[in-house]
Amino acid sequence: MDSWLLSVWLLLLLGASGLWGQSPGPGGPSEEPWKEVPEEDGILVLSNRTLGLALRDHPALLVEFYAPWCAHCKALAPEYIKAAALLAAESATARLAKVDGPSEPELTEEFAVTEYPTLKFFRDGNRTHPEEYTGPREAEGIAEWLRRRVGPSTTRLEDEKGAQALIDAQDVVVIGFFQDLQGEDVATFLALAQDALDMTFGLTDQPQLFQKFGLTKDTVVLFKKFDEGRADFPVDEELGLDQDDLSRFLLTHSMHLVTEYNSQTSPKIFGARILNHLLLFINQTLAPHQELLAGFREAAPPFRGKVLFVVVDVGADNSHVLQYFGLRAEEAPTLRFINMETTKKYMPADQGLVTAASVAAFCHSVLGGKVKPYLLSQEIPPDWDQHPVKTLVGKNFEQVAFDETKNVFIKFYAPWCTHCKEMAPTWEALAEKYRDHEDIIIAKLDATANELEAFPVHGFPTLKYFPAGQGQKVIDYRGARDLETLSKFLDNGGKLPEEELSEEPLAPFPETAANSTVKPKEEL
Ligand SMILES: *[C@@H]1O[C@H](CO)[C@@H](O)[C@H](O)[C@H]1NC(C)=O
Ligand SMILES: *[C@@H]1O[C@H](CO)[C@@H](O)[C@H](O)[C@H]1NC(C)=O
Ligand SMILES: *[C@@H]1O[C@H](CO)[C@@H](O)[C@H](O)[C@H]1NC(C)=O
Ligand SMILES: CC(=O)N[C@H]1CO[C@H](CO)[C@@H](O)[C@@H]1O
Repeated sequence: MDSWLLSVWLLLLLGASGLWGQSPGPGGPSEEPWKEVPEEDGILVLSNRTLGLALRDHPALLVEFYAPWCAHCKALAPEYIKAAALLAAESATARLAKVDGPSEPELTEEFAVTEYPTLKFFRDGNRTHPEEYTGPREAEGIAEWLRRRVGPSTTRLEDEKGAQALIDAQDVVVIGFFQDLQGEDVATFLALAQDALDMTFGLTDQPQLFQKFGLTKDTVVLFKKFDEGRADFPVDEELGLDQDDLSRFLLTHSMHLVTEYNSQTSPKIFGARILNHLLLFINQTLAPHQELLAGFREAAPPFRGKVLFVVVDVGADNSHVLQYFGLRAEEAPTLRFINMETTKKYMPADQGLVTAASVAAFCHSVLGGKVKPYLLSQEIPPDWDQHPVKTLVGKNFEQVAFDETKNVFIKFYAPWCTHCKEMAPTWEALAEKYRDHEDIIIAKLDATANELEAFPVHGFPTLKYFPAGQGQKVIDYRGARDLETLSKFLDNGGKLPEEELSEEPLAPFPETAANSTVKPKEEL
């Protein structure tokens, strides 16, 4: 038998008969409590004294280091118990255990635990080289991560019937065809299969299966019940199988050519590692809109892996996506293109036209650098200059900020940013105070809805001073955000005396989108 299978079987055998079953010795465990590891809800409760015992008895042991005060640990606890129950119900070899970190300083030191929860997987009682747990934190995910370590992560396929049964069982099935199952490429393949929990894996070295699927060389094939039906990843004969390349290939090809955006698909969309996204905004309740999907889909295949095609229903709960692109629902049907790295957004010249040809042409023009990105701007409010604090948007920004007769002090803010809200009354008071100064304008601009090519804003609030006069440089305000200091800055012509300057640039605390619960910028 092949050695990797042998070791898997060995694990199963060890677990099944269980050294545990033999260990109590005369009198049983009750008379020798020091030999027994206490349990709570099916989880072994370990201490410095009992870890060694647990490692001896359980060839596959996942240990959670937790702290009683840790909120993430509390959230994990019910899932952890459920995972233990799932595994117990299958009589799986793997066991779950926990260690109260703060009460077991020897153990946290031994395993270099610096945060809670930390999970480590111990195999074959090896205390010195546990594997870091990198899997999901819900019950089924934890159980599956362990199943793929104690059981085979892939199904060994011997004949056509077995292969077909596996392919038929799931929407996406990945089969590795390798002539030599001892090679390094197979080890790479198996390592990937251990962690790609949402895919099903098979493996074969059978010549009749190579033949049946039209293969002559080592190849990983992704079978799917949609779109192209199959995608091949030939193993590079010289360089071998690269786990990262294969992982990217599987991610790309396991996705539908066209993905509908919703809360379930968005992690896949943003996790797909495809830099360009093309979005079709439609109102799904309208038949003429739905008919556009055919052309959109038809255009997608040549862009697989380069551009991700996404449909956004303007009728569903997607207002944050519309907002991010500066769109109103009435503008559907329409296309937008975004590069995730630069976050530059593009729109086609003829927005209503969505055919296979127009979609392909639009993608080619953007990828070829022939389309200029667009910047978001709100409409100029009719009363933008009627209040002490003037309201700027993309469309009136240059006219106001670059007015050579005025000193213009602008607060760039985000509607969700708490520090912006906190300083709003001060900004109002400042505007009120300088209301009669003809040459001073105090203004604000919502930087989440208005983009400025020359002044990309990343933290909120950001305060910038545009001095009057020709060819003046824009000054970043770095002082305290109280009326007194702000006034001093204005009276001084855009300067603060040395002692008023904050040590930290941009202090105190500009917030970024990552800091907010509203994160369209991060997502899209
Ligand atoms: C912790 O366990 C180690 C190894 O079993 C042992 O050497 C050490 O004395 C124990 N420490 C305490 C405080 O029990
Ligand atoms: C534990 O695993 C490491 C790495 O695989 C190995 O080098 C070491 O010898 C193992 N220790 C024991 C006690 O098996
Ligand atoms: C979608 O179309 C329906 C039918 O015309 C309309 O009632 C609805 O308001 C539209 N949804 C949006 C968000 O515009
Ligand atoms: C939710 C969150 O992380 N808020 C943080 C935003 O940033 C400020 C300043 O750094 C923190 O104080 C908040 O806790």
